[in-house]
Amino acid sequence: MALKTGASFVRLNSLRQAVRLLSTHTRPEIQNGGKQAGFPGAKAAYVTQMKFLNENSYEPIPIYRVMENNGEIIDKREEPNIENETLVSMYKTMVQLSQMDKIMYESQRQGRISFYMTNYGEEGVQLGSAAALLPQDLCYLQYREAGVLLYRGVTVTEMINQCYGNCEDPSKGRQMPVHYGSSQRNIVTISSPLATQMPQAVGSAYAFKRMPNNDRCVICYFGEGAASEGDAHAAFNFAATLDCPVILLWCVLFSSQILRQVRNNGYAISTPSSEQYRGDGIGARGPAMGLHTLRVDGTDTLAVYNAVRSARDIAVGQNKPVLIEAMCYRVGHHSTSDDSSAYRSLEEIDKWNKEESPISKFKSYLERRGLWDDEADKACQKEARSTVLKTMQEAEKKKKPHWKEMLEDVYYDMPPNLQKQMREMENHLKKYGEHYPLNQYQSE
Ligand SMILES: Cc1ncc(C[n+]2csc(CCOP(=O)(O)OP(=O)(O)O)c2C)c(N)n1
Ligand SMILES: [Mg+2]
Repeated sequence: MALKTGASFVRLNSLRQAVRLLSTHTRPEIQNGGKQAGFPGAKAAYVTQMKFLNENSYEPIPIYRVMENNGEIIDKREEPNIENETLVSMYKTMVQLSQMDKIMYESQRQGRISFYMTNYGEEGVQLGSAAALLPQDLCYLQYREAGVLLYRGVTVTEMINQCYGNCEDPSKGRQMPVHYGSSQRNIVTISSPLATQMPQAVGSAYAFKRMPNNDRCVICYFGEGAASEGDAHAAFNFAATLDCPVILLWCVLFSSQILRQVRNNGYAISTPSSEQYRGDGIGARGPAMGLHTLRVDGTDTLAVYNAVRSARDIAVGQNKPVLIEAMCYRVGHHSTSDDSSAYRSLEEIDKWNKEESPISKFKSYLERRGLWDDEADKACQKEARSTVLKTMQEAEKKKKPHWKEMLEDVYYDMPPNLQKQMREMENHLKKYGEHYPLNQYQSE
């Protein structure tokens, strides 16, 4: 499908290009007849005027958007060519996601599961990006991207089984809730330590690049908090330096096909973005590190769709890494272990929830196109809610995995120390089994 988009990605490969961005009155006088110095580390002009650059030396990266808050398209040329059926399916997934979040959050509060994380406010980033990818693309998620899983076909049942850690949970109860994964849907299982997925994603992209006739890209989601981790910087740099065919020929072999999508939702638990970094956000790191970069309004599903579609073209078509910074707001608490009223005002949350809701904006767009109305919405909300409630009740009745599972699957051959623990546990349960709820667990 041809995509009409004017989204322009920024790439600054050298200081020379950066200097061009400075306004005329601050531009130092170029020496040496304009000839570039040929240092291995910088091809740049000589000047005699000393000037330190800082975050105010550049204009902030603008935020690309397609829709007004009322769903009206701002520039018709930017309206993506998405089939009606796909648009409705994207919206229905948003509704399913928000109903799942509501009920699963409550289920943790009632002590039925140990932990949960909601996705409120980030539905536009999740559904816009998921719809722009192809099924063969490999996804590395952080943890707040449940909509991506749903859109790619992971069922509510699979996700709720994972949260309940029952015998149908593919991770057999050994992961925290919301740490989903699905090899069938090309989604790598989520890791708790922040930024784990970032160098891994670059490595996968590198492997794809080396395959003949590759048509896959990797998308790596991460929060602005994760972007403060050392691994994030290593990942940025490997993605860029292993993919610079214009400068170093041998690098063609090493270039990677990757989209990295940072979800800048304003907070890393209780740390606001203002305390997380200086300068112009995560996006500003992209051009500085040689990545095609775009900042997008993450509450505008169509803008995210265009951004990721174009980025996919760059990644697969040109073997270039791309950084997209999707601006949004984490409307919910960080997780069920957090109470965000301790560090932000209710007015702040309310503003983002009411005026900037990605779901409302997208719904308005569908209504304008005559694809949706209040009646359809009511029915959809009702069905989504009953799917979650029914699935939750079924998940609760399923047995827990056999206790031996907690020691298995770590090593291919179980080492002697674990074998010893297994025998001790077996003997212990033979003696004291009546004191444990073994009937709730699978037996051999
Ligand atoms: C290496 C590491 N340090 C700290 C944590 C604890 N932790 C979990 S989530 C989180 C905040 C991450 O914020 P961000 O990346 O912005 O994602 P968000 O929760 O906003 O979606 C922190 C500090 C962790 N999981 N791993
Ligand atoms: Mg965040």
